[in-house]
Amino acid sequence: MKLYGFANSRSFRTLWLLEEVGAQYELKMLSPPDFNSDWFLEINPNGKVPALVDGDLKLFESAAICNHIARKFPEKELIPQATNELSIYDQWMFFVMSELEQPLWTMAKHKFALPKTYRQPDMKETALFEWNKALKALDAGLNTSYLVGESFTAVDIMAAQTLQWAERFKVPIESKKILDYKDRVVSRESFQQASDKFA
Ligand SMILES: N[C@@H](CCC(=O)N[C@@H](CS)C(=O)NCC(=O)O)C(=O)O
Repeated sequence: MKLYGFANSRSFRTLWLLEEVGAQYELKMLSPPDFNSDWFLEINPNGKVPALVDGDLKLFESAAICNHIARKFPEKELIPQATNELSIYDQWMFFVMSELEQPLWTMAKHKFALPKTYRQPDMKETALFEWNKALKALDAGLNTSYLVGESFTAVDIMAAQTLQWAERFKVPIESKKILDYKDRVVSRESFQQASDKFA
């Protein structure tokens, strides 16, 4: 497998999971001109990281890549097999991507990611309101050690990396339960191994 990434980006999630499963992989860090190059657009027509090539398969979207890796290593039990547990896993995966991450991404886009003419600094207040709503839901729904009961799964990597992103951007997380959860997930050896690769 070959993972295409960039420092301080969503590609860290997928790298973290590759370390967690002990996969053989190659990491290709892009430089800014690569994103819109013909060769990379062939891999990800959206011109973003992460992207993964696994044999003939070209894959983009961090959640899809994490699910692919988790399914590829069934012995690691990082994606549930039983229907109800898998549905809970899906629920949190969609929540991370559409509810938890989006307000952070809105803040980031209007602070630095969008071209200057498209930035609306006032969006920050709205995004913070939405962030706090999402955190409240996470706090209420998190009543076990991990998002799918007592078993660590790939969705915990997605959630913890998003929470870390918030900390890095100094976006508040007041819930001790959520902070303890994030610390529990981040304390895995695979997190440090992935961080060392990205350094
Ligand atoms: N929903 C996508 C988002 C990917 C994304 O926005 N990646 C950013 C880095 S975190 C990127 O490559 N941005 C480059 C660009 O927008 O030109 C995912 O989760 O993989």
